[in-house]
Amino acid sequence: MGTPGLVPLLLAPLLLGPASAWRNASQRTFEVSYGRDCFLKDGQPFRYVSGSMHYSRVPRFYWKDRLLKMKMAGLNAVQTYVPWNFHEPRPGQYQFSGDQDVEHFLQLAHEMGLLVILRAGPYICAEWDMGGLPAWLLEKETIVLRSSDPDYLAAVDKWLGVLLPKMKPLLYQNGGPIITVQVENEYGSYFTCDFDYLRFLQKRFHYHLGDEVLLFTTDGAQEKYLQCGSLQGLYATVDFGPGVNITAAFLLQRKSEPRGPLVNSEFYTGWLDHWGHPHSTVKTEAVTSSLGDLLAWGANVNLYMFIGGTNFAYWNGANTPYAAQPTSYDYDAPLSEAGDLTEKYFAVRDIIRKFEKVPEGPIPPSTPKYAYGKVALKKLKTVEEALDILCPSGPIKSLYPLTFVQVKQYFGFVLYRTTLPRDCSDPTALSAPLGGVHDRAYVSVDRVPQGVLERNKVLTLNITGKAGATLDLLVENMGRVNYGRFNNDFKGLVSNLTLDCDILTNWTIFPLNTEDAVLSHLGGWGGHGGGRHVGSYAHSSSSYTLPAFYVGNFSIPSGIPQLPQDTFIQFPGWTKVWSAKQLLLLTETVRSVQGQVWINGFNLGRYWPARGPQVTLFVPQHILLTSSPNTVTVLELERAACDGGSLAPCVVELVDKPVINATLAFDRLPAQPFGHAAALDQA
Ligand code: 6GJ
Repeated sequence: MGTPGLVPLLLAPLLLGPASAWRNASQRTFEVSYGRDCFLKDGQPFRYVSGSMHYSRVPRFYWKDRLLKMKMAGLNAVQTYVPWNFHEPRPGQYQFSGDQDVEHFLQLAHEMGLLVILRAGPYICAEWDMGGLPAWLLEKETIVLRSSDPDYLAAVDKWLGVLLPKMKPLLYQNGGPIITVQVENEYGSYFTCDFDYLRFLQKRFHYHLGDEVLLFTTDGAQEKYLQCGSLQGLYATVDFGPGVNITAAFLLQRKSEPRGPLVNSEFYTGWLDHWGHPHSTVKTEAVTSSLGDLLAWGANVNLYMFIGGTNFAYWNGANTPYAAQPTSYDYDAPLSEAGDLTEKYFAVRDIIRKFEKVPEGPIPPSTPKYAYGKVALKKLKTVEEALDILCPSGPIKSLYPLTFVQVKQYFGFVLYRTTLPRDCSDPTALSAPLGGVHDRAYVSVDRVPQGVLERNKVLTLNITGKAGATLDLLVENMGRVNYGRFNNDFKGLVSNLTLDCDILTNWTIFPLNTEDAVLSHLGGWGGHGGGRHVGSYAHSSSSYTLPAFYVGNFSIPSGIPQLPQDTFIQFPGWTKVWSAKQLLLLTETVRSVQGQVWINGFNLGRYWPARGPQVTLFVPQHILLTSSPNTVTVLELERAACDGGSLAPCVVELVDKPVINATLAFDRLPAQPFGHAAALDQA
């Protein structure tokens, strides 16, 4: 029999299992091993294969479904952003429930056995309005965002003091799923290059999260980016997509991190879209080939995006030269916007399977979609007729126009009203000489539509009207720039308008609360505009119709227990979706419709089928009612099919297949899609 004392020692590891198994929660660790060039989880080498999912772009109803699909693809981690403006829409007003319940999202990931890479901001980019920064920061018009500007830092400090204490219990070290926390986002790409700012963030993150947390940065794989984006004590990672030379990219990371794990924090599985540009796609083969190389390197990889989801409501961002992103953030990702399993999903899963254990068992299937069919709409009220409901607190008077932020309106629409200072019986130029329409203005004179002014595209418009006539401009915020130096993207009439050469003054400004108004059904039918068939004011020679709300109801068919199911909404007849061949012969401007759509008060997002590439909007099933009719509310801004004059039916249609790649050559934008490199161009 061997020496008694020796036996227990020899047997101990077998009895206790691997070292990590017998560490209790207080001994859970996640750290960098500089000696072994890897992460260590509970002292064991660990490589993450992660996917990006933004909880702010997927309804809470579907979080578990998407996370499980990610788990079944062989991912061991999920990466997500925290959009500050999603949680603090007004200063000091916080929202962390329902679709904003980030803690619940992180708990679900934990339950799925997924670790979390938390990109806590305060800036996140992400094709999200103002890169996640709240627009109310711009109330100090000279604020220098993403810098050690004291007003900016004060607001950031207060926000971090709310967010980070919520995150601390969810850190891996404390028994939660969060293994690493990103500070800022690609800071090296921003002009301020302010190390006092980064050091401030580093101190505050550690103050709230403790010294054990693993903080990191992410920057494009170029030396100039890493110079300003990385900081001693923050682990520097890089991002790059398929086809990039991996050796060169990681050599750049090694300039900042000579030892430690190789990390690609954004391996692009697809790409972003802009209204009026072709839908971006990345070939599956390109993704799987590069992914295989990355995993063979032993690198840690996050697939950006694994599911893109949707920019519901007004949450989309924009790039410069100004180009807003659409409602769909499908990103040509392995999981579609609606969470469907694509061929890219299975191809990626097959690659991961070569390197990591992929769970066996059933994968949650793509959710069934249902075509509820056409829904007849009727005109409810024009915006002008509904001003009492849209602007219950009444307008603001100002000699010159005020911006959205100045009237404390952050999203959607503001109506700017003045009177014509003289007779314009001949067409007279209404202009925004300094490009001050941010972003589109729907112009009418005495309720006669005149046309649309558009940022960077249409800076002047001929109008007609008598002296003293009411000049209305309904100005739409199409989404704030989310990348680059023009991130401080003020909205509304941000500089004066002229009529011929005279500056227009004496404005009456109506901030419009569309969300509450839609929930109240615009005060219902009746009133002097309600229920009347469309067309009473839409006799403008320009074929435009006045911005107006249209409403219709539909019921979920009874006797089908599987309903409600997801669906997609489109606007047949509201515009011509031309084939590429037809476009070549295009002689007239394509009829364009553009607006916002709600179902049961849920703001599904913007539609602009004539610009494309998106034609349908995703409708998640959980907003639909089976016990009573569902209400569709449309705010059509340009040309409603329901204008009485056209033959087109006044309907929207609920279909079972998405169309997000129907770009028309309507726009004369530069051919190449906007990458971030373009962000240094003019605003
Ligand atoms: C990232 O910048 C950003 O961190 N990004 C992209 N970068 C490509 C840069 C090429 C010049 S594409 C979309 C993503 C997100 O904006 C992410 O938030």
